[in-house]
Amino acid sequence: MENQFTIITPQYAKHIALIQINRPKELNALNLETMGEIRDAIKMLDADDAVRVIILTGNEKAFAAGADIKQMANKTAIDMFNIDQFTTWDTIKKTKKPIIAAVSGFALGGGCELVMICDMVIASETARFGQPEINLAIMPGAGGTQRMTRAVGKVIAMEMVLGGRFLTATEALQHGLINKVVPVELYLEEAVLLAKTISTFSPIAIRLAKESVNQAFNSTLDEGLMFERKNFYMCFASEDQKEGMAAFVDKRKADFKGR
Ligand code: DAK
Repeated sequence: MENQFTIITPQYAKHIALIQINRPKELNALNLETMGEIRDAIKMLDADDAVRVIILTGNEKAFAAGADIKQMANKTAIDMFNIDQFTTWDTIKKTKKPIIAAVSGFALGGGCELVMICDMVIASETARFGQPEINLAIMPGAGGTQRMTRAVGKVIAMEMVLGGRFLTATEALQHGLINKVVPVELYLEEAVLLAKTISTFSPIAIRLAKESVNQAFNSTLDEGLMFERKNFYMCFASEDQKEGMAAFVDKRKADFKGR
């Protein structure tokens, strides 16, 4: 399926869907329409039982160079308030299925924030991560000060947000922002490999586990442990749990149905 600014392939590989941001001339700058398309695509794929993992990518030169500056330039605070883009970002954040970002080139500003909403990140060695909003006399508005700080720690986050420093892919890996760096010709392939692994597991256990990891950012340790415990019990309500344990005992490969 091809929209104006995104390309959506629900059957990219078995159980794997691909969303490609597609504004190459603007380095995939995220205008309102693009963000709307990404949101709608993710919502659609999240509701599709055939899809177990979503990959979000751009092109070799840019994952996304940020929100569209030209579209934002003349907006007032009340325009921004009325547009209420946060609903779109919150919808993406609520996705139940795992999302893997496959990043090459620039992931800046809103592009970097979009990467950080994803659950895992595979990057090409040319990837560059940054929150350069300070150059425009604004600051990150879609999680850049919060998620970046949690990922890389205070001093590096400060340097990125206040000093406009970009992280190379290797630095991003060292600081815990991403999972893996690979040569540029392999970043999508590597993301697909990771997606394939995840797609063989029980979609129910995957969903409960994703929810539980995310809970770590929103609660005290004791609250998080209690949340985890309930989700752990919940796994035992699934046919997949019976299948997974029976397959182990029978020394065969499990076939998970997501029930
Ligand atoms: N917006 C619009 N156009 C952009 C763009 C952007 N963010 N980034 C690049 N482009 C366009 C350029 O204007 C240029 O277009 P033409 O001049 O050819 O028409 C084309 O893409 C190629 O860019 P360059 O010629 O500049 O390419 P270079 O390789 O020389 O430089 C660069 C690449 C990435 C270093 C440079 O383009 C650059 O600095 N871009 C801006 C990066 C940036 O500042 N990003 C942060 C933007 S602010 C919100 C959520 C999120 C946000 C806001 C609100 N809500 C929920 C409310 C996020 C804000 C941001 O991201």
